[in-house]
Amino acid sequence: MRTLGYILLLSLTVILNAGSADNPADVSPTMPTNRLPNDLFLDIGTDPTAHRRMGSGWGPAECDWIDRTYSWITGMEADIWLLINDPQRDQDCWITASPFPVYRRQQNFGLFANNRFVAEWTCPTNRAFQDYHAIIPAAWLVTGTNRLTLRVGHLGRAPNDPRELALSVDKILLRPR
Ligand SMILES: [Ca+2]
Repeated sequence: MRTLGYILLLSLTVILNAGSADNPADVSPTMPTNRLPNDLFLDIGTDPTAHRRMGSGWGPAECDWIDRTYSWITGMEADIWLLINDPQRDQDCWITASPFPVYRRQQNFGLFANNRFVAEWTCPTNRAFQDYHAIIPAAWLVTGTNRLTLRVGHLGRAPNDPRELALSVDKILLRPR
């Protein structure tokens, strides 16, 4: 009986270890601070090359009182065009963003790669920046330029600002797995 218990425990350990390799939970939802050679990193609002990769749906570069730089998504969706170095591999993707707070309405947004759904998130009710993580499947990627799209749930109107605002995006990082 004791041997059977040991075998069951061993089998369970093997199954759990086998399943953990591709488990998204193994990757921290917090954006890494280090940079690797194959990373694609956009510091939106600071890096001029980031703005060359941003398509429709974005406002201009802005900076807040603690020197955080970002751009607002000012439409229901915003595009980023990326030449991904290794499209044969899945990509970890981190997005640092903050919603425009609208009373009693939580913002949500989705990430699409070449028009295919990747992930969606619900934002906090306040203006807090936080990191959002997803895995972009290699099957969604192509050799050459890829289109990432952020689609938001709603827009809000800020006082003294003629624009409608959805989400301010500070940084985006793609890292092949
Ligand atoms: Ca930034």
